[in-house]
Amino acid sequence: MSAISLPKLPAIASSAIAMEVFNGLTERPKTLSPWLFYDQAGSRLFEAITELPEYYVTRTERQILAKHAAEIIAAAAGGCDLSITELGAGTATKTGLLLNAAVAQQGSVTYYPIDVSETALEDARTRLESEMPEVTVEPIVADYTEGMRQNNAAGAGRRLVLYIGSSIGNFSPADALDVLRGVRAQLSPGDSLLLGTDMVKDTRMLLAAYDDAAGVTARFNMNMLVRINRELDASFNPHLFRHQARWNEQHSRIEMHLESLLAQKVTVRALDLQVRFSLGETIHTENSYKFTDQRAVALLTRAGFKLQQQWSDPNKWFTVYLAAAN
Ligand code: AVJ
Repeated sequence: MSAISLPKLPAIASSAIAMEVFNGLTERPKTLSPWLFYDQAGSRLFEAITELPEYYVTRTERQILAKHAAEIIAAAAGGCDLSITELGAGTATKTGLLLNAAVAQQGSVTYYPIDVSETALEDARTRLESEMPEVTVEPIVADYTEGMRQNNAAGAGRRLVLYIGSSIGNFSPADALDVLRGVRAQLSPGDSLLLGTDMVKDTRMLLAAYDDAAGVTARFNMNMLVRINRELDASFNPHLFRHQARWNEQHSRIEMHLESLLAQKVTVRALDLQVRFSLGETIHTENSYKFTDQRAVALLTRAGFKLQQQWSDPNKWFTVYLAAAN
């Protein structure tokens, strides 16, 4: 061992949030990853977003699932008994519709929600098991890849994997393909995937959904700075940043940014880091990709799935795809 003593950073400096913030804020352009949104306050703000008049996403998908749940479950089961696995289940509010349909069809069902948040999974388990005694909830606390591996090992019979809520929209096309290929690798022929994607639509409507009049999405975005202040002892003044939603036509995505309202310096004490912002410089905090039918089907096909059936709302704002593992 060398006797040279290095300047010591707190243990927090090697945590996931520390690495994300260090890498993102020393990069150009500056970025922070969307998983940082979801601390306790951020998860509550997201729940509030899903009820905003401008945020059509959640309620449109729920309408589709409410209308077609029985058909979806019947097509996925193909006469067999089905278990249901969900990626990034969170509090699993829309899933009840599908679980209900499965119970109606086969009497009982086992539900494997996969999420990194143990508390979200416990909430989901408590709520679902009290509302629907015919549902057995087997939570898997893990990321998607590890969670699918554990689900596979559990020998869950014929499986329907839910990847709904347009969560796939946070990934670049290349990363989305990797994610779906990873899911496919853990499935057997006969298993299927239910994928929910938000579709390209009128730009003003998209922008309003990510920049609502009540300012909830702005607070959701800004909460990232509040979280970094608290967890990494940083000096962000949220009043010196502005929420921004942009439509990036070339990449077919909504982008969320935090724009610096002046030239300023911010310190992140736990990382011993000073960050300079110029006037108008932004931190890019989220991509939300919007799909065409052609792109969604191409993604599923390239990931090793065969499209079985699809359902949309009358306006074609949102689509739910059922695809079988080849
Ligand atoms: C949870 C990724 C589906 O992209 O619409 C909502 C997150 N961000 N408003 C989305 C979000 C701002 C949401 N997803």
